[in-house]
Amino acid sequence: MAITLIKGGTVVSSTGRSKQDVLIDGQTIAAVLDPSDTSLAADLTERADTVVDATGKYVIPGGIDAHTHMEMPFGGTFASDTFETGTRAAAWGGTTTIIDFAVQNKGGSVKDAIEQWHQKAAGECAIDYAFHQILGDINEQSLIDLRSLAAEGVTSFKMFTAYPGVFYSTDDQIFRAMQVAAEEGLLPMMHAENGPVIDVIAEQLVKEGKTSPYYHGIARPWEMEEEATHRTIMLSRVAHSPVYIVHVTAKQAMRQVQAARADGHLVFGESCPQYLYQSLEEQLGAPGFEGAKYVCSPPLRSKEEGHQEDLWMALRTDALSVVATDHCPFCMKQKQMGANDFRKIPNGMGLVEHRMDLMYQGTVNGRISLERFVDITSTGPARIFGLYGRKGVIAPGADGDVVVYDPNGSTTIGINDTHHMNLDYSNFEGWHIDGHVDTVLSRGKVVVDETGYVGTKGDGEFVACKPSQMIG
Ligand code: DUC
Ligand code: ZN
Ligand code: ZN
Repeated sequence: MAITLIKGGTVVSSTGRSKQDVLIDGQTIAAVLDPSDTSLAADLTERADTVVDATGKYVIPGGIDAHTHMEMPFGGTFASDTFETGTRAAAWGGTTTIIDFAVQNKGGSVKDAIEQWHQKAAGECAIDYAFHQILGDINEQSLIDLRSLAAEGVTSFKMFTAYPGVFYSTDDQIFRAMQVAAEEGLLPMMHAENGPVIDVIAEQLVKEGKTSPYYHGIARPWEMEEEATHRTIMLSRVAHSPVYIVHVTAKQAMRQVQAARADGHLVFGESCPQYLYQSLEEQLGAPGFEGAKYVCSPPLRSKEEGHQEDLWMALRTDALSVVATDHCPFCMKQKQMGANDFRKIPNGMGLVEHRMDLMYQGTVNGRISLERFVDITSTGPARIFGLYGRKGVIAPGADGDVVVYDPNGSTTIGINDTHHMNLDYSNFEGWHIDGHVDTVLSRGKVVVDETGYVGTKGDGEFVACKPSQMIG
């Protein structure tokens, strides 16, 4: 087995930081060592097959992006990143595990969805991957199938109060699925927006000739996110189930999560970098059809209303626990499907590659500590989705998923097509980061170094999730 030594760096965990060397034996972390024992360090340096010099750099657990949609069928087309291109881009950006959503469509079965997702991902991935289940059709059979989900290594599932006619579920369907979750120790995830009301507003706007991408945001007011967040938290309380609210964008929705947590209910909230940095006015309201690049749901929120400030504070105080991406990219040609009607623009943005950099920038900007950065990008999602121990931590026995991050480096996103996602524009074109992903190891193998991507398609394997380590 090859021995890798990462030496000279500062290991950062969710609870602290210190100068330590990391010894990886094959695919697994064997030891985390005090570098002041110079004779041991010299001996290991001599014996190691690969030595990564991390002097002056941070050594952090590989990122876990708990919300991606590779090749997702959506809006009459497919998300443009395959498992191959999307996971390679993720590796470039310091993410070493994704949790993607296996989609059960109307009329489809849960079992088939998982099978299909295995077929799409197997042998294609640059990094490890796990699955959540999307329940797009909650019926007697899917409720039965939920009960065998955990045996497949899938312990969380997403439901929607948005997208009527597509993924939408009624309150009673959601409630019944949450009851099953409570019995089986599964974690329900909610896309919380009031879809039926949004559809009415959207139709009225289009009738008034308001068809540009900006109106996608106007059609989906924060009130409809707050309402659905509150409603689904209440459903989960009555069902005695925890709940994880995906992509929280509005400060009012965040406060629903915060209040429920303060009240002793097991609720988790996730946000995404776009909601922390971008806005309705600046990106969605960009001139011409440019705003289509930023059409995602829930939408970017008004800067003036102060959502960004409050979301950052919520991440700092653990009112929100995770930053994922909702990576669901569509090329410009696909976005053009909605050139005359924002309702037909496929929803989604591409940023699986940039999440770690964008969140690291939060430490530079004084928004979050380095430890919190590690928590919300890696350790937190690992614990919530039952991967902790193997993922999300640098400790003996954990997978050798490690990122060497250079705080003295710099990164300019997207310029001259330098990103690696299968996307013909960048959602963060030209944004500057005061740091750089230097080296990425996936299960002990260096997959990104100073020369670029050096991994191989198929390096990544399916990882079974255990029941959430936050439920108990
Ligand atoms: N939101 C998006 O923007 N894209 C994929 C699905 C979703 O909920
Ligand atoms: Zn969603
Ligand atoms: Zn999503």
